[in-house]
This record gives sequence, structure tokens and C-alpha cells, in this order.
Amino acid sequence: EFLFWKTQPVPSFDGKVPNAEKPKFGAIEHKKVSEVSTTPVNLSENIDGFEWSDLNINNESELNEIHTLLNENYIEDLSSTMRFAYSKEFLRWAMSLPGTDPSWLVGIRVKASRKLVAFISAVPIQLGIQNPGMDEDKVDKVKSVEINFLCVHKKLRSKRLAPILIKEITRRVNLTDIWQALYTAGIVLPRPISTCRYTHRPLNWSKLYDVGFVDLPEGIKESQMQEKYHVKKVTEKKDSSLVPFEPKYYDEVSVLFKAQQKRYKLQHLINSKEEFLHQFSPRKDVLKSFVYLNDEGKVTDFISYYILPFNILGESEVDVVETLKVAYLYHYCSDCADTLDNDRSLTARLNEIIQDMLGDALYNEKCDLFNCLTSQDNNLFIEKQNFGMGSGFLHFYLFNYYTEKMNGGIEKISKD
Ligand code: YNC
Ligand code: MG
Repeated sequence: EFLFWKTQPVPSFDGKVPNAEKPKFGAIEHKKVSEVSTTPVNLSENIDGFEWSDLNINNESELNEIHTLLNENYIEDLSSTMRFAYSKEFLRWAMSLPGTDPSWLVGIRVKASRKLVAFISAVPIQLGIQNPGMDEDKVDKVKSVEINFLCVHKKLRSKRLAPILIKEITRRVNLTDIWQALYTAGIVLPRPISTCRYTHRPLNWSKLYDVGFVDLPEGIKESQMQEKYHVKKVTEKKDSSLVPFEPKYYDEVSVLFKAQQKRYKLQHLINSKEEFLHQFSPRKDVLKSFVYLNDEGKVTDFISYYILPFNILGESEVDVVETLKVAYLYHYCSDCADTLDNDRSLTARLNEIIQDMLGDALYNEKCDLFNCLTSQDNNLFIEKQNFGMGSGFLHFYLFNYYTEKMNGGIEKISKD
């Protein structure tokens, strides 16, 4: 069990860490760049005829290769009837974050044919972690990477390639003097700092029903379900306007963003304006982001969601029956992050702005489904906005960092 993970600087399920009686909050092991190997992990020990390859996401043909590998081999649901269908624009956005080292998009190719058969990526992220006993407004600032898109071709599974990819990306990241990482997975590994659940809000209920994503409950008519999931059009409000996010709002939004993150034990800190603009500026078919302006033109809220379709697979794996367009709630912040119990409370406000996002996703983006996790402050609107609990969970992990488990989502327990 976990023969690989047992050798890594992560806590075991009982909360113990390697080489310590009692874990201390913070880094589990300390190393210097000079101690890191400058030669790649040996591939031929596991499989013959393969080689390491650096990928460049801004090169159209290499982007195509990553896109093909992921679209044919990436995450599926348990019954293999659905698979994520990232668009190329999405992949380019996700992997070209400013500060991404060219050595952090790591591939494995077949030597003879040059076919790309495995992949893993890292992008920079600045984390703020609130450990037990710290002052409310203090965090441990941890320069980290986020690891994503770990993928091994279906024909090469169970050959211990995943640990090799993980060791190689760790080596490359360590060479840049970064020692911590954030990653998420649907599977349980030693050991999650937090576990969140996926929730789903049907937008186009009839289509979801036709493809078998939702059921019709006993004794209920289709029209009743359509009624239940009816989405209001985004309407003009008297005292505020909803406009697409633009760089000119950055200064105001960044203040609100920092205040909002203070509510959470695991915080996403802003590294630079450039990074924020990359991550949160609208991109066609990839990301939508908005600000709300009050009468005086002041920013009161910011909200974003991204679009990640998935394919419904047919009898044979390669045959795609239907594509569902899915919106995922991303980051948001509001100037009422401190108020939970009056008219301008965060609860009331979030319910309003989520409703607008449902409207935008359905009527402007033709999305079929809106997903969100039970993280952030999402529990303040999930039930009211008709999100239903899904069957999927997402586990959050930190590499080489010990902190206490964060109960019930990565959110700080709300004050109400
Ligand atoms: C996983 N998702 O437990 P043990 S998420 C981490 N994350 O090791 P093999 C995983 N580890 O138990 P296969 C993992 N899945 O013996 C499996 N493992 O200790 C562990 N699926 O390796 C597993 N993408 O090569 C076991 O397994 C060992 O051939 C087994 O390959 C696995 O991106 C995989 O779900 C997932 O493509 C590549 O099944 C393959 O099955 C696949 O024999 C479909 O591996 C796509 C999929 C995963 C998406 C993601 C986050 C990954 C995080 C990796 C950890 C990063 C650590 C930090 C590094 C930087 C540090 C710095 C600084
Ligand atoms: Mg393998």
C-alpha cells in the first residue's frame, strides 16, 4: 500500500511524518538546491524505448499533442462514460501562467515514433497557510507550485510511470528553489488536508436528462424538473451594474480579493498583477469574470467561472456521443466579506451574484451544467441556488508541508 507515497515527504494517514516524533507545522524536509540531482530520473529502469521531453505550450503542434493525450486518456468518471474534454485554449491558459519555468511541462515520448505518452505539469502559486495557533490575520507565505494534468496513456498504466513523473517534476521544481506543492486528486492518498464535494446545478435539465446525467424522480413530470431548474435572465439592477472584468479594475479587486482570502485557512495569495490578470481576465470559451459597480462606479464584488466541457462516451472509447458544456465556479470576492447577517451580508450578496452567473452561463455561454465545490463560502448559496450534491469528491494535498486537517472544505468555518 502506497509504496511510493511512503517514501515522500507527506504525512501518513495517522498524521505522522518521516523522521520526526511529533510533526511541526511547516516544511517536512529541508534541502538545498546544491543537493538536488542535475540529471533526469532514469526512465529505462521501468520501461525501455522512452525518453523525457520538455513541452512548449505556445508551440501549436506541441499543444496539439498534449491536447490529444489528455482528451483520450485523462480523467473519467468511475463507469468510464464521461471524460474531461479540455479545449486547447483552456490548456494554454492553464499552463502559461507567468513564472512557469520552461522545464515544468514534462512529457515522456516513445523514442522511435516520438509519440507523447505521458505528461505532468507545474505552475507557480503563492499559498498562504493558516496553521493552528497563528494570529487570525497572519499566514505562513509559501512559494509553491500547483501540480496538474498528470496523465499516462491507457496502454502504459500500472507500470509505475506515475511515481517517475512525480519524482522528475519534483527534481525540476526543486532546482528552482521551490520545495512545496499544492495538488488535488479524486483518489485518496496520504493525506488530504481537506476534502470537498462536487455539487451540480442543472442549467439545461432536458439535455442532462437525455444523456443520462440526471434522473427523473419517481412521480415527477419532466416539466416540473424544468420548472425547478429554471434560470432567471441576468437583469439590470437599480443600484449596481455588472460588467466584464478589465485590468483597470485590478487595484480595487485585489484589495477585495485579499480580504476574501483571509476568510480561508488555505489562501491563494496574489503573486503579481501580471499573474492575476492572466488568471482572471476573460478569455473566450475559457473564463468569464465580472465586477459589480455601485452608483459611484466603485467595485463592490468580483466573480469568475471557467468552462470545461466533458464528453459522453459511447460503446467504444473513442466514440463521443455528446459534449456537455460545463461551467465551474472559480474565485470570487465581495466587499461584504466581513458581514454575514444583514442586508448587505455575504450570504445575500453571494446568492445574487451566483444567480447572475447561472444566467450568464446558460443564456450567454449555452452551458448545460454549473458545478461548484463545497469550498470557499459556497455553502452559503449551494442549497438555495439548487445545487445538488454530486458523487465526486476532490481531495486537496500539500507536498512537503505539514498542517492540520481543515474540516469540511478548505474554507474557514464561517462565523454564522
Ligand atoms: C494521482 N492522481 O497511488 P503508491 S490529478 C498522485 N496523484 O503510488 P502507476 C497517484 N499519485 O500508492 P498508473 C495518482 N494516481 O504505490 C496514482 N497515483 O504509493 C500513485 N489516469 O503508479 C498511486 N490523472 O504509474 C501509486 O499508476 C502510483 O499507470 C501508481 O498512473 C496513474 O494531475 C495516472 O486521473 C493517474 O493517467 C497517471 O492512472 C493514470 O495508473 C492516469 O503504476 C487518468 O501512483 C488521469 C488522472 C490524475 C489527475 C493530478 C495531480 C497529480 C499530483 C501528483 C503529485 C504531485 C506531488 C508534488 C510534486 C512537486 C513537488 C515540489 C516541489
Ligand atoms: Mg504506469
